[in-house]
Formats: sequence, C-alpha cells, structure tokens
Amino acid sequence: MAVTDEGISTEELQLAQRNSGMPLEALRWPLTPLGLHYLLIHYDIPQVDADAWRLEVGGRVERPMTLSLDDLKARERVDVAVTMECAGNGRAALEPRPVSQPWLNGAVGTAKWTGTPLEPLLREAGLAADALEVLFTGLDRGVEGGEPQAYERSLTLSEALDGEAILAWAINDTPLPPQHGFPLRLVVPGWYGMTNVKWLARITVLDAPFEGYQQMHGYRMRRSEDELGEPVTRMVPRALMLPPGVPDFMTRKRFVPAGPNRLEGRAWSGLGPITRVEVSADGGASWEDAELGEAPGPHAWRGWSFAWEAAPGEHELCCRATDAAGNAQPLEPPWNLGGYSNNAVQRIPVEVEA
Ligand SMILES: Nc1nc2c(c(=O)[nH]1)N[C@H]1C(S)=C(S)[C@@H](COP(=O)(O)O)O[C@H]1N2
Ligand SMILES: [Mo]
Repeated sequence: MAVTDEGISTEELQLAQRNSGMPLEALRWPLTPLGLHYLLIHYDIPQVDADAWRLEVGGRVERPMTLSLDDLKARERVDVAVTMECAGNGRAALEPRPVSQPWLNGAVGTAKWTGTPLEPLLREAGLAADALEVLFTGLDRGVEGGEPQAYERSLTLSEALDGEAILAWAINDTPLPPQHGFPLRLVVPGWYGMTNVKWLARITVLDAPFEGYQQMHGYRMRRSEDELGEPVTRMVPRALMLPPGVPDFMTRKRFVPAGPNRLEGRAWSGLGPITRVEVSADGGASWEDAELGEAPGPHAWRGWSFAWEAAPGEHELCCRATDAAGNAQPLEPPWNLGGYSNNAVQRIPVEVEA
C-alpha cells in the first residue's frame, strides 16, 4: 500500500492508539481470536451496570417493550460468523489523507456472534402503519463536528426486517467484552462497521428518516463539505494477504526464502460471495488466479492460497478480489472527503533471499 511519509499529528496518533487494527498475521485464523479483532470507538467505552441495563423498544410500535439481557437470551438464538470492516479501512493511503482514524488496512476481523434475530422482535412490538426507519442508540456519548450526541444510526424498515440483523450478546462464545459493546450490540452482516451499534440502549421505530450526525454528516461519500453525498452502506470487496516470511522491524518489508512459497489470505465483500482472487508478484503488472478456500459462513471472509515460485530479488506482492456481483478492487485508491471504502489493492514489498 502506497503511503506518503507526511507527518502524523498527535491527534491522529491519539485515535490510532485507542482504535487498534487486526495484525495481518491474524489472517491465518478463520475466526479472529478475541483481542485481535479490530476496534473502533468514537467516544469513550461507557460504564454499564449489567443488572440495571434494559433494552427499550419504542417509537412507532403498538407494544413498546423493555427487555433485560435474560429476556433477550430466552428468545430465539442464532450464531453467525460475520466479517466486519470499518468503512475507514485504507484511509491512511489516500492523498491528501483525510484526518481521522488513520487506518492502513487492518480495520477488519471475523467473529462468531451469538444473539437473537431483530426481525421477530420488531414484529412482536408491532410496527405502526407509518413506520419508516429503525434507529439504534448506544449508551456512549460525545461531541463530534461540534454536535453533542449519543452514537446512533438508523436502518430503513426493509433493511431492519430482511432477517439478517441480530442483537448480539456474545462474541466467539464469550460475553461481549466492554470494548465490543457489552452487554448488547447490533450486528448487520455485510455492512460496514459503523452500522453495528454497540452498547445498545434503545431501538426506536421512526416515521421519518433519521437525520443525526452519523447518518447525514458522517459516513457519506462526498468530495466537499457542501455536498450531501451518498450514504456508505455495504462493504466493497477486498482481499488481504497474510504477510509472508519475516518482517523488518521498522519498515515491515518482508524477507522470504527463494523457491516455492505458499501465499495465503482471506477475501470478503458485502455485495456478494467472493468468486475470484488474483495475485501479482510484480506490483500489479501481471495477475494469476489464486485457489479459493472455505469461508466460516456465508457472511464471512473466504480463504485463498497461491503457489508462488519466488525468484531472488525485490518484488511487490499484491492481491485483489472480485465478487459475484462483478465488483472488483481498483489499483489506485478512490478518494473521498471522509476516506471511506478505499479498497485499493494491498501491496507488500518483499525481498527474496537467494
Ligand atoms: N455505540 C457505538 N457503536 C459503534 C461505534 C461507536 O463508536 N459507538 N463505532 C462503530 C464503528 S465506526 C465500527 S467500525 C464498529 C467497530 O466495532 P468493533 O470495535 O467491535 O470492531 O463499531 C461501530 N459501532
Ligand atoms: Mo468504523
């Protein structure tokens, strides 16, 4: 990944340190071990009194509900493996660099989430005839763009009722830890990370589109401040490679022995199953197909591997994914103001030792 050497500010460093990425060697596991999944927390991790906590379901519903964690756990239970990626993944490779959480390409992870489906709960609450959107509000609060706010985002009624979204209380068979949203979070497979509201306190059915900051200002594809832009929704395809060989401490350049090497990685898309992964050993000048492997579930990344005959010298390894809808990855980063959805191909400088 081409990144300029322009300085990083203390403010960006503050964010970078709070919000950790997944070390790319963790691509070796189909489910990311707890603690290696990336983290993104806009404000502070809120304090939650587990006994007093309740989920409120209200707004344009016939029967408002107040549910304890035990009430939720007594409902239908599902396990689903989901690849989650921050919409800002890849942001730090853009020029000029949008100043925000400066992700390279590790803002991703795959977890087994356990929870209860959202749709039957909304049906039980009884949607009013004028119901239009469903708003999810977290317990965390802060100020962003000068606006005091709770972290909250909405889904349209059809997105909320498509049967895929769940309210999750466990990750990889462990109760949600504080940083992943204890005691309950929304998980919407296929969508970028911001959709998956953590520390969930309220679900409010609305009769008008939600116009809060995280919907109308944040997470919009735009080129200037005075443009509204299209909303950021589902993940575009991306393949990542487990960095081969061993790294140089400072530059992270890789040292790989000459001869046969097995390159491996994972690929995902929120727009359709992955149908192709290609590998280049010459910086994207020529490409060959990788072999596709297993996925831990239909909403999770798919493994891939490639037999590389490494010749001594300097190389730039790249990989790129294509999904069933025909979406592929660009060679050059697609710029936008917020630095969202940059799925330009990963580039790994490698020195092959004779
Ligand atoms: N309440 C709340 N939910 C949130 C956030 C947040 O700051 N507050 N961050 C969002 C963003 S931008 C991302 S990418 C994902 C990250 O989830 P993770 O930290 O569990 O990986 O959570 C989303 N849900
Ligand atoms: Mo994010």
